[in-house]
Amino acid sequence: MPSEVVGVHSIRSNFSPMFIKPLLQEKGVLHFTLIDPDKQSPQKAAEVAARAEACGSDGIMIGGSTAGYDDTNRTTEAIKENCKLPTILFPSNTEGISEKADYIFWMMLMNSLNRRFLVEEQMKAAPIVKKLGIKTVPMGYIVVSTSERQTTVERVGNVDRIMTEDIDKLIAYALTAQYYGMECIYLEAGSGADFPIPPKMVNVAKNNLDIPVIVGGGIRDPVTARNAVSAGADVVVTGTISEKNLGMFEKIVLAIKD
Ligand code: 1GP
Repeated sequence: MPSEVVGVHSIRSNFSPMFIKPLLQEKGVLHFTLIDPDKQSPQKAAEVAARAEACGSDGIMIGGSTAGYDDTNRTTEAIKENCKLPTILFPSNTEGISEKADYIFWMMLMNSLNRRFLVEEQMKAAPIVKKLGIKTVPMGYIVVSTSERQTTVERVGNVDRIMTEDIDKLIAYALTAQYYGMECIYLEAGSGADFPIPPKMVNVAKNNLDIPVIVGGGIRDPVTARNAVSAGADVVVTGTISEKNLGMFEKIVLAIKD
């Protein structure tokens, strides 16, 4: 984190009007590109962000489970120089906070069994975010176990597992997030998951909630992305595919925007 951050006296206001809903009203279904600062150089990240903007993606999420402050900050700066899309931090701890970003997903890992991901990391981050004036986007983050192989976020997040048949459990967590006043929920299968969130889960979540539903994890082709949208996803997130196959990434964005 930036070393000069002490106390909670704000240098700029970070009062946050709604972010997701107005963007949805303006542009329809959204696509966000997730960039992990630990997976490529800042220059390469900036190139991906520029491609994302050119093909119609709507925002750049920046974060990863191992990214440190310096990489996050340099990557965010390079992205801002190359691309006009809003940047939204998606941090796993305070190391993932950069003063260069426009927004931060203010996340609670709803189904974590570890107090650390429910409130402790947030308590460490709150004075920093206040000081830096980054706008917060409150989000209920729900990890679903879609695959036999545990994903990193499942393991590190120490989750109360939600299997794909646990629809009532998913909805109970999602409604809890909504009643806490979260601006959106994120149904997460985990980066690189073998299978994405099943469309049925997306559909039931959408039908039971009044807040936007973000869906991500394991989306690697246009058909899977389109299925999420047909099921009711308001925002689709892809990460790994833009590191591996930019042509496929562009097809996914076009399919979402179709
Ligand atoms: C991870 O949902 C995102 O938080 C993106 O997942 O890397 O599998 O696209 P992928």
